[in-house]
Amino acid sequence: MSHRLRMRGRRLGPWGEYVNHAYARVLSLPPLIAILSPHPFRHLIPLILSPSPMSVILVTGGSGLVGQAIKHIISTSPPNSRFGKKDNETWIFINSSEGDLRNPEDTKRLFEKYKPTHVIHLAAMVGGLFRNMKYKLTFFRENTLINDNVLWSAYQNNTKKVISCLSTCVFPDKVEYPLDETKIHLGLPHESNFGYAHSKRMVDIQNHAYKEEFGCNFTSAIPTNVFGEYDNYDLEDAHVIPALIHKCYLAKKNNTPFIVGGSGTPLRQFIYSRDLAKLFIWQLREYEDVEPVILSVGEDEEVSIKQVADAIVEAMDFKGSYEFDTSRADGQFRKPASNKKLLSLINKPGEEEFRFTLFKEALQVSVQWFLENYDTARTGVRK
Ligand code: NAP
Ligand code: GFB
Repeated sequence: MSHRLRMRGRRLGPWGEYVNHAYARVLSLPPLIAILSPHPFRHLIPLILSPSPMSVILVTGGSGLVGQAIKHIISTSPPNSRFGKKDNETWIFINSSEGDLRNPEDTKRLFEKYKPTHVIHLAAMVGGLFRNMKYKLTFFRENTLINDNVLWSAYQNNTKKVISCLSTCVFPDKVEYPLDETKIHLGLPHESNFGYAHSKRMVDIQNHAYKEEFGCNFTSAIPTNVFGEYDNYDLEDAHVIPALIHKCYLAKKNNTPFIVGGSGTPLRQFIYSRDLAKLFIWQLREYEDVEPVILSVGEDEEVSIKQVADAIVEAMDFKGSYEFDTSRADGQFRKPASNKKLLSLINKPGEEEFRFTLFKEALQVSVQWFLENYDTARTGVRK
């Protein structure tokens, strides 16, 4: 719509041109007017003058490790900044108490209730190596049900965009390294977690099928192993970092040996949950492609399980004896993922730069959070 003044259809001559130009300038200057406008209505001016449609962003799995990290970043970053909440956004974080996503009726009801325009789909049955090895069918069935219900409800609700969350364990175990986004379906995943891995791979298949048949904008992220505040510290079900933080804490408290499972030689890449949170927000706002993207630190940041245990011993200031229980499984030896695609997209001139938090720094704050929140954390210990 051209902003031109007319007096009953007659053009206003040279002065008219000047008035038109000034009028257009005023319309394109919401911030200036916002600053001059009386508080508290100031923030409404931009919405009124150039209203971008309201976005309702639903985060499933909002109470978990990654969900809590997104909540933290969105609520603590400057409003309207690259990783902060935008004025036209409403963020909703749900967990299983609001509805069981394995149940199609519950899922449909949640989508009808919140009518999300965008979804970050994190909800899943999740666990470390030992839990995966024990419940392969349950991991496959529960995650397949959850993912199918969420994508189908998103389609029925005309949701504009869904980002689902896979994991680097979806990649084939025997393939040329490094792993990249083109290699997901090039062979079987590692046997220790094939139930979970296949259920997650199916999401990539579903995304492409929804796009081809209905034109849906459903995509996915492939994070590497994640750690941080609000993790699951259950001694048997947890991933390695929260499990070893909990075990080291108990060893120090009870003056018993700190036992690390396996040989300590496997290699892993670890991303801090609050860094991952920023990358999900970036993918939501700035990534438009059905193809998945790996969200991870670089391949050169692989660390051995022994190095992880050493770093936890240091962060916990543990002085007792520390040994390896080689009767426990090592699982996949390594799954080195390339983050080249991410790095080629994330940092653009003029945009707030994204940087990864140093591993030891992130581990220190994660240990501190665990010590300060032991009584309320998910430790699996009856309190
Ligand atoms: P998490 O801490 O275990 O949290 C899982 C979340 O999913 C919780 O909010 C849980 O709600 C919800 N949920 C589970 N089953 C549900 C159901 N049937 N209906 C509704 N909600 C349900 O998991 P996370 O570590 O944050 O993982 C988030 C995503 O990242 C998952 O898709 C996972 O596969 C993926 N991922 C994780 C890692 C990792 O190292 N942690 C690595 C790669 C990918 P309640 O609190 O109510 O149970
Ligand atoms: O984090 P984690 O359970 O998952 O284990 P994966 C990583 C490594 O830590 C293995 C060793 O080599 C374990 O032997 N480890 C040592 C321990 N002590 C412990 C301990 O007390 N607990 C645990 N859990 N590990 C998972 C997949 O594989 O990665 C999941 O099974 C998911 O599906 C997750 O993808 C991200 O990296 O081996």
